[in-house]
Amino acid sequence: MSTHQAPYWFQDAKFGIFIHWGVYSVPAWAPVGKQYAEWYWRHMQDPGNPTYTHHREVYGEDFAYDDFIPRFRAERFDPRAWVELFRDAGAQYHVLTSKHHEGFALWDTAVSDRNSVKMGPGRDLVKELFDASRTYAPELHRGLYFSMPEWFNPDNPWAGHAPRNPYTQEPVPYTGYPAGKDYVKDYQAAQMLELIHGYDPQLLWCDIGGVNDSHRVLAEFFNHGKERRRPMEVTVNNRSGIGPHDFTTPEYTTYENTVVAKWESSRGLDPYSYGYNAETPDERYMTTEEVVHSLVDIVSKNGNFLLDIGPRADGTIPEIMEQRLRETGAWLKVNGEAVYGSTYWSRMAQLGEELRFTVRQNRAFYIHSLADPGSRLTVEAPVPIAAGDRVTLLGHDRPLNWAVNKGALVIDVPAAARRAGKHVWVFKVD
Ligand code: FUL
Repeated sequence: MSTHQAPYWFQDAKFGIFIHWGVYSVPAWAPVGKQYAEWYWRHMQDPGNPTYTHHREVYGEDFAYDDFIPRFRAERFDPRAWVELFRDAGAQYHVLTSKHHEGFALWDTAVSDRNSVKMGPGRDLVKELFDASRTYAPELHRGLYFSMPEWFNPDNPWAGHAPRNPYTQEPVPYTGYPAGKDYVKDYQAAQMLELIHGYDPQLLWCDIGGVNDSHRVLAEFFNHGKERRRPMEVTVNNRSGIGPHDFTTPEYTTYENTVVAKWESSRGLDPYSYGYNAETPDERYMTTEEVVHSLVDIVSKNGNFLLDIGPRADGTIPEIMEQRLRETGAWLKVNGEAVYGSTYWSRMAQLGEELRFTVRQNRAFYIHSLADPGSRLTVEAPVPIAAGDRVTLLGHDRPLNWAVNKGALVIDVPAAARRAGKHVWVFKVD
């Protein structure tokens, strides 16, 4: 277990789409830019939290969180459109919340009725997404997020108590869940194994840790990957509750410098939420330029970028999110060779000039300019370049004039080349 490493496909993938979708997508509410909307249930329990007041005003004191379940209908969910969008965005993998802290499973789990087949949508959302992905975007890798604990599970409440009405403190049902189980053995591990054997994820994105049987479950995950007719290398993050992991997961942040052990940074397009927050105005979402800058910055330090979207309860993806994904895909179409399959260089950045570097071993060296390069780009870092090498700007075919002057590489950037670039200008040395 402890010698397992992130597989090559994951090292090379660089860009994935995270999807937070569940019962919390119904209220879709949080103070904008301050709290995660997928934490609605937890926040509504706390009298000091704006969600507590919001819930009372909009739904009333007798409306339990689980009363949102019938309103989670996924009636416009089009899995084919989703996976085609992810592919067009240039993503190489997707990671769907199979079950978040609210404990509502998006697949046909046998160990509880608290799932999207028995209630709400009446559909196996994990299966539909995975089937569409295999059929319409087979080049994508498929992953699942899984919350190890559940806030209000009566057999092991992470919040310290089974569900209660936050205004009266009266107990309320934990819909569909038959209490009296061994939480880890009969439920958590059982569900993880259902996902592993029934859906064949290539990546498991466990969350929170805590009590677990992860040594056994993950060993089975790794072995299952190898024993398939077409063996596949699988990978797991660092939140399963045990030491061994393939990659670390900074959240709404990135590492400042190159980290050689594999890592993946995630965040929402939303200023501070993974789940859909209907309150967030369009202008608060990340711009495409910010997405591309983040991607390049992360990749130059050996990370992957797992960019999150929050679909609506009906299964539609908000237009602003779709637009950001499509524009990122347009940039990657031109510049992807400097991203996918690249590795970090000994110097991740030349700050000040806002330059980042990536390498494709024995093939090419890339200089990413996060700012408009102007008519002349000066690179002080000791770029590996020799007489006879060619310098081009991706998206503009003609070779550019260059010279090394007192150890600095100076590239002439004619106006036409400059205009060919956008968000991040990528210079290739080969
Ligand atoms: C966190 C969760 O609590 C957030 O809601 C989100 O799922 C994030 C990716 O992980 O730990």
